[in-house]
Amino acid sequence: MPSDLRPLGWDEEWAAAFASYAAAGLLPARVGRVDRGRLEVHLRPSETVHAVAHLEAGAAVEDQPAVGDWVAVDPRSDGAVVTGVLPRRTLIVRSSAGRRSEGQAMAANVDTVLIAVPLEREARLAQLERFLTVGWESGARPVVVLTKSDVVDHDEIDVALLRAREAAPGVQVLAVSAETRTGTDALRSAIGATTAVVGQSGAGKSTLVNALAGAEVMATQATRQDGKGRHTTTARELIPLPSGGVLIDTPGLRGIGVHDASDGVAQSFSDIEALAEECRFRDCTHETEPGCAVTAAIDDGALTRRRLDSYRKQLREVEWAGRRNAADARAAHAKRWAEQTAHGKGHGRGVH
Ligand SMILES: Nc1nc2c(ncn2[C@@H]2O[C@H](COP(=O)(O)OP(=O)(O)OP(=O)(O)O)[C@@H](O)[C@H]2O)c(=O)[nH]1
Ligand SMILES: [Mg+2]
Ligand SMILES: [Zn+2]
Repeated sequence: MPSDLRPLGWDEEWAAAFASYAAAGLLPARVGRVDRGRLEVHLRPSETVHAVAHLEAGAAVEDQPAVGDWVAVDPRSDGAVVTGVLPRRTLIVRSSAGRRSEGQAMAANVDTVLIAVPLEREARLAQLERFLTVGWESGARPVVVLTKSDVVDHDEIDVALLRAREAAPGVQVLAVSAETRTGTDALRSAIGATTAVVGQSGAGKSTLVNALAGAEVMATQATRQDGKGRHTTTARELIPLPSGGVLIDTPGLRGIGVHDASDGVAQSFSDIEALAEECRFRDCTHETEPGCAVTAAIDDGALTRRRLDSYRKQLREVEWAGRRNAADARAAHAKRWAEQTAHGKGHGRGVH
């Protein structure tokens, strides 16, 4: 086993999954950077090489190598050629904002996903709940990090922690200052072997990465006057930590879709789903039905209406995407059928 890959997260299980590639003379590598299709891979921790992907025809967008993927590299050609991607343990997928509900792989094989929320601005809880859904859906463990705790006072931190915990039941929520290093030890013990940082632009993701790495590995930039970020980080990038393990920094996102994340929604809103089990009617819509445990929880303050609305909105988005996918599949089927029919005619089956 190439032992120098261990600090990057390589283990016996990866080696077993790689066996057939190894037998074919290929080398394992971890994707370190993806920038609009341009790939850099780590054949060893401290060094990346440029690579091009030659995958089987018909590979879906989600099958393309993402940061964090373990790939098979052909060392014999000039420059590295990625010929295979090992099955992923987890995958953070971002639904694209476009008309088609195609997912975009943001990072693969992530154990812990840090959702960075800046304390300098009032948190948008519905957006945090979207990041949590995408985090849960990925299979990684989400952790909420309230950043820049040095810019607000203790009372404000306490209020923000309460609000974030309301939006993130069952999730660890930490307040951290990368500036004063308050909370960074707690954060260090919360992260996994592969940890990705996601959030809006200017949330302090790259500053957090630098604090954890103990070096200025990522560029950072002051936010604008209105508190918005400047989209400083433009590519997804994997940073090996001196103590072992890796971080993945990602570009800031304006928003995030939850289109294909029905399991994620269920995990994100496990509190509401558990309450719904107690409703008198199986098909309770939690509107005006008698014996509704969800509205009862709102009445006694255990659940906010805001959170129920957020849950409904995410459910609608997932449902809508499901219908659109089905429609897309029908259209593709009809097109193939039409093409085949035209093809048949072209070969003169005598139907002119
Ligand atoms: N006071 C204070 N400022 C911070 C802290 N963390 C980050 N900042 C500042 O917030 C601004 C944005 O930080 P970045 O790390 O570039 O933010 P980002 O999330 O990586 O932004 P994008 O790359 O655009 O997505 C910079 O001016 C940082 O210095 C902190 O703990 N305290
Ligand atoms: Mg950044
Ligand atoms: Zn109900």
